[in-house]
Amino acid sequence: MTSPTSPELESIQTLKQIAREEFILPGTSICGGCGGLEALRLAAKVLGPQTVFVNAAGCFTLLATFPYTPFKGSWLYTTMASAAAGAQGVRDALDVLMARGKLPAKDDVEVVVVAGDGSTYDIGLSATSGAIFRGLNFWYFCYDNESYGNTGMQMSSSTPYGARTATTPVGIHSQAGTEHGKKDMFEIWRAHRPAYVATVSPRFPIDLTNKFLKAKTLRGAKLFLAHAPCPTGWLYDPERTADYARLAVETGMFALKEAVDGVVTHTYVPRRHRPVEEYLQGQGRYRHLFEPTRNDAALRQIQDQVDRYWAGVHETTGAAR
Ligand SMILES: Cc1ncc(C[n+]2csc(CCOP(=O)(O)OP(=O)(O)O)c2C)c(N)n1
Ligand code: SF4
Ligand SMILES: [Mg+2]
Repeated sequence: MTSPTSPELESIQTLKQIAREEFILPGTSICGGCGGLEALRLAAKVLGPQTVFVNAAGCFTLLATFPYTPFKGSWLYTTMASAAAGAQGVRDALDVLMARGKLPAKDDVEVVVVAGDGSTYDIGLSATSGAIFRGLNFWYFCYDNESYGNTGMQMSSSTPYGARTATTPVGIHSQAGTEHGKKDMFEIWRAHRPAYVATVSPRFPIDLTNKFLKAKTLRGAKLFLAHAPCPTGWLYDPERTADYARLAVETGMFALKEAVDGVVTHTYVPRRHRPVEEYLQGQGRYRHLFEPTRNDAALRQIQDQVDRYWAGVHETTGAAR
C-alpha cells in the first residue's frame, strides 16, 4: 500500500518525512536531469495516487505514451490552450457524480493541471484566468523551463532577459538574445485572488512539500510555479541541474514565496544573495554574455533587476539587509 507524504502533518522539517513511495515512476522519455520532472515528482508525493493530471501539450506529454504511463493516478492530454478548461470539465463531472451518489466521496480525486510556461504564460492564460475567476477547486502546476522546450526552445513570455533561444538569437539585431523581461506570472495569478499561489524549486524539497501540504487544506485554485532547470534547452551538463536550481534561489533570481488570500510571504531569504553571474555562467543560453567579449551592460541589467526586486521586498517587510 502506498501513501503520500505525511497526510496527517501540517508541515515537515526533515527530508526523511517526505514519502519514500514514488507516484510518478522512472523510465520515461523525459530528458535525464529534468528539473521540472523532479519538482513534479516531489509534488506527487503530497498529492498521492488519487489524482488526475490534466496535461497541456509540451515536454511532459511524453511522460505517458500509450500504452505506458508512469503515473499511479490518472492522466489526460489537452491542447496547450485548454488545460484549465479540461480541469473544469473533470472537476464538474466528479462533482456531479458525487452529488448523484454515483461516486463515494472517498473515491474523489485531486484535479491537477500540469503545463509548461508556454501554456501558462501565453497560450492557456485565458482559460486559466477564467477557471480561477469561477473559483474552480483545482491545482495548477507550471514547470517553468523558460521556453517552448518541446518544439526546440523558442522564446516564451517567461524567457528571461539575456537568454538566447531559437527565436531570439544573438546577432546584429541583439547582443543580449532575449530583450524582453520575464512576465510576472505570480503577480498575474495573485491579482485573481486565488486560494493559494506559490513558487517552488526542486532543490528545496522541504519548502516545496510544505507548500503542497498547506495547499491541500485549501479549497479553490492552488497555483504553483516550479523553477525547472532544463539541461537540454539551457545547454548545461544534466548533472548540474541541482546546482542551477540552488543558485537561482541563492542569487535571488528565483524568489521562493507564497500568497495566501493575496498576502505574500517569502519562504526563504538567503542572508546574502550571491552575484547573479554565478547562476548565469556555465549555461550555454547565456554564454554570449561572457564570450567572446563580456557584455557588462547586459550583466549589470540582470543584476540590477534582481537587486531592485529584493530592495522592494526588504522595504515592504522591514527586514534587515
Ligand atoms: C496552439 C499550439 N501552438 C503550438 C503547438 C506546438 N507545441 C507543442 S508543445 C509546444 C511547446 C510548449 O511549450 P511549454 O508550454 O513551455 O512546454 P515545454 O515544451 O517547454 O515543456 C508547442 C509550441 C501546439 N501544440 N499548440
Ligand atoms: S527539454 Fe528540458 S523541460 Fe523538456 S524534458 Fe528535457 S530537460 Fe525537461
Ligand atoms: Mg517551457
